[in-house]
Amino acid sequence: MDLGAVTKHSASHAKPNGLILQYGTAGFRTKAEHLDHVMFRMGLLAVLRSKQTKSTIGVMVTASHNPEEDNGVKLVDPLGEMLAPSWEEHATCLANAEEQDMQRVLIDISKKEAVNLQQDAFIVIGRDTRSSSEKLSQSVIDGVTVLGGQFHDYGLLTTPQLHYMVYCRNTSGRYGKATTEGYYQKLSKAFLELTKQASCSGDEYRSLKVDCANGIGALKLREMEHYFSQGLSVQLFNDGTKGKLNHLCGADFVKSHQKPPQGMEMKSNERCCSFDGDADRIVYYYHDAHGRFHLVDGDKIATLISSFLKELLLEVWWGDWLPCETRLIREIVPVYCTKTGVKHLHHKAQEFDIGVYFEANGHGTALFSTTVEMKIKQLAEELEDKKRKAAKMLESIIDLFNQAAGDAISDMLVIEAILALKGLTVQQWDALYTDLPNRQLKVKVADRRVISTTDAERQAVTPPGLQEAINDLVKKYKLSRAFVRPSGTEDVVRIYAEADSQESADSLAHEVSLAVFQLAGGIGERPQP
Ligand code: G16
Repeated sequence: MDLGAVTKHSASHAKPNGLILQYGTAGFRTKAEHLDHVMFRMGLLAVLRSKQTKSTIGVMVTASHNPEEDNGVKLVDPLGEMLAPSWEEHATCLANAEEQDMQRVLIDISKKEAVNLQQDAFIVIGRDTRSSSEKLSQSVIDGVTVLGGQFHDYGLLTTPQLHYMVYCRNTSGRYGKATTEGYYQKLSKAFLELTKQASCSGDEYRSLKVDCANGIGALKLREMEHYFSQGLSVQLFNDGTKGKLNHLCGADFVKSHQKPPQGMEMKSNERCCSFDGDADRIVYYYHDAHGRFHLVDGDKIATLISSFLKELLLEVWWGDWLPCETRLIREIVPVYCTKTGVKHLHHKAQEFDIGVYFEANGHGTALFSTTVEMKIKQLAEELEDKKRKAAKMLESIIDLFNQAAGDAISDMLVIEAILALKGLTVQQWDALYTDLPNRQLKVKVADRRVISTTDAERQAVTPPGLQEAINDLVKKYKLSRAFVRPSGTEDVVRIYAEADSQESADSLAHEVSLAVFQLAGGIGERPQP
């Protein structure tokens, strides 16, 4: 490791005085102008991680749903998953090191993680469409090259596409070809295989309106659409030609404001969806005949997907070879909660033969163990008639999911295929169950770390008195619940409340936000009803 070169180059990527950042829910995120040093240093760290794992590591430059002025970076581990927690700590340590301590921190990490410095390193880099992203990804490249790492810069990619590339490269192409072309072909082939089985193939199932949040999703969907257009035609809105990234549009806006994005022309009962800024989340929605807006969020996506998988599994049911937890699918699909962050959900889902995970905000996917994949392939050859058809459909749907990360494009194609196969309208899908009215709010506090939580972020442990205050407020409303937690991507505290009516949910959310403001050091204007 040429530490002299690191010191020399590091000086041209200087850390702003006094700036402390943390590797959060999805990497580092803050105002783009504060991130040059972090990018350089994550280039260095990616090289160490690559040497240690003897694998390709990914670096994605994006701040996803955050405003255009922000940016961020996250590292992608060998199987396309989020960075391991111990390395998140190294990332925070390295990002916050003073210039004179950089060499020591790099040596410490290398020793702790037994990194063989003679090992080759290979890094792949992707970026979103933010105006700051190109320059920042160049700083990542500087970090990679200064430590002697090789790299491939994919340029503009959705976040899940970069996860996919990493996964492909580290499985010697078994998962797919590590090119955008390879990604388009793999997903489109699986989608067309699936949908050719659909008896409902009227126009209603063949077209979809997509709000692309003025982000990378628009570019990539445009590139891809001709691969699957035989089965689905997409009409793109907020495609980045005029509007601002994530501004009054995109999945995060639609989910948190529970209203349609600006710029989308919605007719009643028409199926529409929104991606977020880096296309790793998706939510669906429609206007009913009375002009009322209905959101079909990640929870309903998870329900649609798991019930469809359950039906297919029951069709091809093959006896006792599956571990008992999967056998439970006969009766019920077991449900687990984790802390916010797909990294937590992904790891939980990996514990099962088939794991479907989604956050309510539309971030999620389904994972299949190698044993399940192999068994299904075998059954698709051996079985006959209806059973064979179901096994073939499972085979295709496994290929259609991005098993490295939640992916708006892949999820959209999965959902569209299921709706067409089952002949479900968006209203029928929405009617699978009824959500309680709910409201999400954000509160600004001086230091959001004063709030700590337990029980998958459903109980506040600190500051003292906050959970008691929430409990008292919840008692005032029927069928109510409320949770608070610090955001891992924005400098805010998030409030969630639900109750038997929208008025009650709104009022509970407001009262809880006042409690947070008072007890957790709110700043700025007091929350208004
Ligand atoms: C990231 C994470 C998600 C998380 C979201 C919001 O998504 O990957 O798991 O739900 O941030 O986190 P928080 O509510 O803590 O700010 P994205 O799409 O922004 O990368």
